[in-house]
Amino acid sequence: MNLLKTIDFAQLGDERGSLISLEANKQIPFDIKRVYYIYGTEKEVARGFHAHKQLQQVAVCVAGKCRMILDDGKKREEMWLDSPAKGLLIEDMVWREMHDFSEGCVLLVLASEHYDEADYVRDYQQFLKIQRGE
Ligand code: T46
Repeated sequence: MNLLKTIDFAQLGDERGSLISLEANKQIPFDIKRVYYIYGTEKEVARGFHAHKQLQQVAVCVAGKCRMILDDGKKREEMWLDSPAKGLLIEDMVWREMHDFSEGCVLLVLASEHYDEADYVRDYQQFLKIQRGE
């Protein structure tokens, strides 16, 4: 199974510039309950380092870029999120890390659930145990 499930968003551009529209259950394959964005992260700072038990998210760099690593406990794949027209679908129980934020990067995330700290698995060994069914 490919961990890097990308979604190409239609760009509604004209001579004035570009516009991208994201709607629940259309471009975004779930009901959107929460939106957050990450900005002002320095290049040498890495974020994430957790998985979610039950959460669907789509991440998109609406400005700048960052390197996204996804890991299901068996394999690790990475890609650059470097376009406002490219989303990355991150499903349940996928370990994620974000690295190499460019200056001015704004990472927008659309989430299927409200914030719940109890949904986070922040310990990698614990994540591996869950993935092995232990
Ligand atoms: C994810 C990646 C891509 C809230 O209070 N509400 C929220 O909706 C979120 C997302 C975070 N927070 C609090 C929890 C922490 O005290 O904001 C603080 C920073 O969150 P965290 O350290 O989890 O941030 P990242 O960048 O490591 O991870 C975030 C999301 O938490 C996570 O779900 O998938 O971005």
